[in-house]
Amino acid sequence: MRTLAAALAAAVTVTSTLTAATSAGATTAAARDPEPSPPALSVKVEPGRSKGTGSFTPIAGADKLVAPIGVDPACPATLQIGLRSDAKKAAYATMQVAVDPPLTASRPMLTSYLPPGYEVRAKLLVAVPPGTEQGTYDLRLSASGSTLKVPVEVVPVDGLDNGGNLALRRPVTASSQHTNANYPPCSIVDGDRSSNGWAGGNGWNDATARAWPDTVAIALGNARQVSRVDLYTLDTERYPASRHGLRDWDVQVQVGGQWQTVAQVRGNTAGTARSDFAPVTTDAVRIVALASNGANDYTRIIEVEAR
Ligand SMILES: [Ca+2]
Repeated sequence: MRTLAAALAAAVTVTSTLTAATSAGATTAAARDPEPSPPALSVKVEPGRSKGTGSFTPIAGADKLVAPIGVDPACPATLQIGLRSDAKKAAYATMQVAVDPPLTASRPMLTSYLPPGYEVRAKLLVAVPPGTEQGTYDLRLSASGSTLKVPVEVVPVDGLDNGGNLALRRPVTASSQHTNANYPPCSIVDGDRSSNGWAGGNGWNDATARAWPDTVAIALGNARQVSRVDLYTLDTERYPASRHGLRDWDVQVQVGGQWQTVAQVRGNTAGTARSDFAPVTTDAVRIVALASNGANDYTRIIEVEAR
C-alpha cells in the first residue's frame, strides 16, 4: 500500500509547495484511472495553510519544460501548473497562461475558487507546431502582479537527453487505437512510466477486446544496437497489473525489413518487465501482445523503453 504522499508525488510530478492532501483527493484520482477524463480540463484543488500575505502565487511543476519538435500532436509536452492562495479570505483566483509563439498552450488561464492556503493544479499541454525553430521560448504564469517564467526548450528528437532510451519520442504505429483519444499510441514513448496518468493520455489501450494479437511498433530513426526492452503496463492500487496489465507478449526487432522475436514474456503479473537479449542492430522494436490479465482483455501499455 503506497502512502498518500507517494501517490501524490507520482501523480503531480513536482510541487515543492504541495501541501497536505485530503484522502478524498487521492481517492478521486484513483477512481478516475480507467475512465476517460480530458487531462487538459481536469483541475485539482488541495488544502494547505495560508501565509496570510494576501497574494496568489503561480506554481510550476518543473524548472523548465523540454518540448521535442515533430512528435505526434496527440502527445505534446506537459507541465503541471498551479496557483496558491496566501490570501486571508476565500476568493476567486485567476492565473493567466501565455507562451511565446508559435508554441501554443492548452489553456489561456487557470481559475478557481480558493480558500486561504489552498492550491489549484492542472496539467498544461504545450504544443510545438511543425516548422518551429529550435531554441528557448518562455511560458509565463501570471497572477496577483507576479509572473513565473518557465523556459521551454524546443529541441529535435535527436537532441533529447534520452537517458539511453532509444525509443523516447520516436514514431509509434499500433494495430488499433481505442475510440477514446485519451489512449494514443505515442503515449508509450512519452517518457512517463507512471500509471497515474492512465486515461489521461499516458498509455495506449487497444481497440479490440479479447482479440489477439495486438501490435505496437516503435521506429528508432536509424539502425541502433539494442539488447534490452522494458515494458510498463497499467498498474495502480485500484487497477493492479495482476488483473489489468499485460500478461503475455513477444519482443521483436526489425532487421532487413523482417521482424524477429528476441524475447518472450509469459505469465507477467507485475507493472514492469525487463527483457534482455543478445545485442542486435535494428531500426524498429515491436511488442506483440498475446494476452492480458483479467476478463476485460485489452492491451494496456504505459511505456516501452529500448536500450
Ligand atoms: Ca507513457
